Amino acid sequence: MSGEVLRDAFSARLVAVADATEHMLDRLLSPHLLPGEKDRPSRLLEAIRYGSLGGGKRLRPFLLVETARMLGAEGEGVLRAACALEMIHCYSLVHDDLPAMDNDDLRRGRPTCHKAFDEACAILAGDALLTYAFDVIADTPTHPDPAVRADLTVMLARASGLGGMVGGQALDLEAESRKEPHSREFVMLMQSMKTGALLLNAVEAGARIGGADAKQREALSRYGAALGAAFQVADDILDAEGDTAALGKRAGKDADRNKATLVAVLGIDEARKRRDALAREAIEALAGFGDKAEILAEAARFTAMRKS
Ligand code: GRG
Repeated sequence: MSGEVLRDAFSARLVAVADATEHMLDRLLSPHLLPGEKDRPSRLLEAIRYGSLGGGKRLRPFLLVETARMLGAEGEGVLRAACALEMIHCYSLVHDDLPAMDNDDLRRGRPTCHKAFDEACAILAGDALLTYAFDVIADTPTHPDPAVRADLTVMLARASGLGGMVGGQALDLEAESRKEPHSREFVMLMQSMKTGALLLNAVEAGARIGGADAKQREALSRYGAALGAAFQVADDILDAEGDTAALGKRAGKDADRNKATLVAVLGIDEARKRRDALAREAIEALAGFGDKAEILAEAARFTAMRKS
């Protein structure tokens, strides 16, 4: 496909997956009770829906769905796995915005969950999204093979928890209070955990569902890791030079707080070069998939060049 046709095809897929994700999340987060549930308290459910519906690029669901699709797997089960991952992402945003963490008022162009509701409600909304994600990923309709469901569940737990996103968030918070400059290695490790782990999980879960062989899995993991790193450098650059209205969250806060970012460590020009090199690395990792990987390759370009 030529550049422009490919960009259009990618945008159409991104919108289609975002719509499908929204519908599936809406269904999963209805007042309808599942076996074993006694009640879905209405204000909590409202806060959960506020924190997860009606916004976001849905990049993680997109990467999971498109990786699986490239390998020939499609359908409702794939979408459930994508929604489980998006629930973890949404919970992390709700908790990250809390006063004890990043203390933000604006997310996805709207008041943050604790501003629209209250702090206790936002904490519980995040908790419930986190636990519900594991309900969704582990439950039968997600995949007919229990071994695949068990793998997906463990992979999601590892990407989200102590040695993944939550651990990365802890490193990030510790770094804020440190006086000495952060090393490049520290920033890269922290970012690969805090934001990289979920993006990598999206690709690796898609590969597991799609039945990728060992060589394909290795290539897709290289793609996911490079894309995840490119995403975070792009985020650092957007924060340094972006505007709050386009981002839908406050820009310029990293420098205000001595945050451990690659812009702080490398300077903006080197950070841009690194972002572009990572996007190229992600695309090169897809070489073995030929034309079938064009949409994923475009996703790497989009991730690096995004404006919000
Ligand atoms: C609180 C446990 C816990 C973890 C928080 C991911 C994270 C860890 C915090 C988010 C803070 C942040 C703004 C990080 C920068 C990268 C990032 C995750 C941006 C938001 O992701 P997008 O751009 O958001 O995919 P949308 O709104 O499109 O879903």
